[in-house]
Amino acid sequence: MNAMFLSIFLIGLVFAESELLSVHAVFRHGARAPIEDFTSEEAKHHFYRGLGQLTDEGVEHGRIVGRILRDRYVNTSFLDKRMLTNEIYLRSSGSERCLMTMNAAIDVMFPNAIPPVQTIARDDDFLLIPKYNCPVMLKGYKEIFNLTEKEFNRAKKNIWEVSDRAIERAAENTTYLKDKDLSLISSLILEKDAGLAVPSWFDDKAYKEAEFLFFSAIAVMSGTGPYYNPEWIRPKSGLLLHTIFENIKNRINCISSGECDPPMKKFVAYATHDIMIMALLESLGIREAALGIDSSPEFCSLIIFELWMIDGAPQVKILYRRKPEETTLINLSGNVRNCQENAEYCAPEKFTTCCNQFITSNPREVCYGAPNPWKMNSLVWLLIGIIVVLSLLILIISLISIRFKKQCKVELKH
Ligand SMILES: *[C@@H]1O[C@H](CO)[C@@H](O)[C@H](O)[C@H]1NC(C)=O
Ligand SMILES: *[C@@H]1O[C@H](CO)[C@@H](O)[C@H](O)[C@H]1NC(C)=O
Ligand SMILES: *[C@@H]1O[C@H](CO)[C@@H](O)[C@H](O)[C@H]1NC(C)=O
Ligand SMILES: CC(=O)N[C@H]1CO[C@H](CO)[C@@H](O)[C@@H]1O
Repeated sequence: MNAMFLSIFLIGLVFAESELLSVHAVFRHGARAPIEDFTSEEAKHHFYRGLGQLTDEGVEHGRIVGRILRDRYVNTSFLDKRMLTNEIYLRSSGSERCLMTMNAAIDVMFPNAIPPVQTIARDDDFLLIPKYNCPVMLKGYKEIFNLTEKEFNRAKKNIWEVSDRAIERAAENTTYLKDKDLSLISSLILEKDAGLAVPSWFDDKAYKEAEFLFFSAIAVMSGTGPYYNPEWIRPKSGLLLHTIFENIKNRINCISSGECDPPMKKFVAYATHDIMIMALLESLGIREAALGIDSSPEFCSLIIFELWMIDGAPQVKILYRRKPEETTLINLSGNVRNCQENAEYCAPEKFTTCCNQFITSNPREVCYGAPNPWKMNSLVWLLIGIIVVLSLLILIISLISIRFKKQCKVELKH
């Protein structure tokens, strides 16, 4: 019986030859402390690493991501378990909670090695750090929320100005939160999650509504859901999606031409933020399939893009993992815009052309416009000042010297 089963299995393998070619994994950091402020001394002590930092639970979330990736890609020998740097590329947002999550994950994948993690400065990172102050977004925020000049100027510096508006607006429709102080509602959610004492009005029913408020805040910051706007999404996840598409196309080209120069990394992982995950899912048309209605990405939510060779044809598989403790991946290949419904895979030419209005190779320009060659910084102004003063001096000196010459001539005649 067993032998028969085995031979059927082997025959199946021969006929359905499949090989994994490359993997891109994108995940959010694990559980963190509140970002804006704590609502109690108890909370301040509990989140001992400080505002916005990864908690111990968050570290464990990172390890679980590592276990999923290890079981799927290291144990199967897709990646060399000794960790070869020419097989992997790991990049994290420079935010400490993302770096720590990435490190927790790869420590599980390669316990006997120290895999290198790349990162770049926050302001320069258009791949993994969302930008909120693009003029097109600010203009939109001003219109949607009817911001005064003063509020608008605050919004340029601090996105909370805008997300608080979205929270207030969403609260108008709630039952339990309508008249409450909502300034630290996202802190209350995390503190209740951690089992800490919260005000008595913040009970389970209020919590449920608060989750919707938080979703509205994430939506306005990412340009998704009720605040859907491809122009806001593009400068956020546009480069990440573009990069993944290009890598997939290049890999297919190099396989079909037999020339892979330079050799390409098989496994790429990115640690990033919920806003980026939300924008990425919206771009692909799978936000609701992945998250459910009116929900934002959980800690360590994980999107995986696999490129396979199936019976001689390249195919893409898009997988998602919802909750931080889960290890099962759901297959969303058939939900991606352009891809065939209910199919296990998506054809690469369909997949990489699914989302043109959401991608960009130059998010800086999309956000801030083309660079001005005559950038008027303080040095330029100083130089102009010096030139003006010098010109005036020369003019005055020449005038004086002309007058002096005339006087000399007059004197000589006498
Ligand atoms: C993968 O390999 C590790 C290390 O050898 C092992 O501990 C783990 O149980 C394996 N996972 C599965 C699903 O077999
Ligand atoms: C916008 O705000 C101004 C004053 O701040 C107010 O006069 C005006 O009615 C508001 N417009 C809308 C559409 O709410
Ligand atoms: C509040 O509810 C009304 C009526 O159902 C709806 O039109 C409106 O869009 C809702 N507002 C928000 C912010 O969800
Ligand atoms: C939605 C979707 O495409 N689901 C597919 C995911 O892959 C499994 C097999 O791995 C298929 O059975 C599903 O149809």
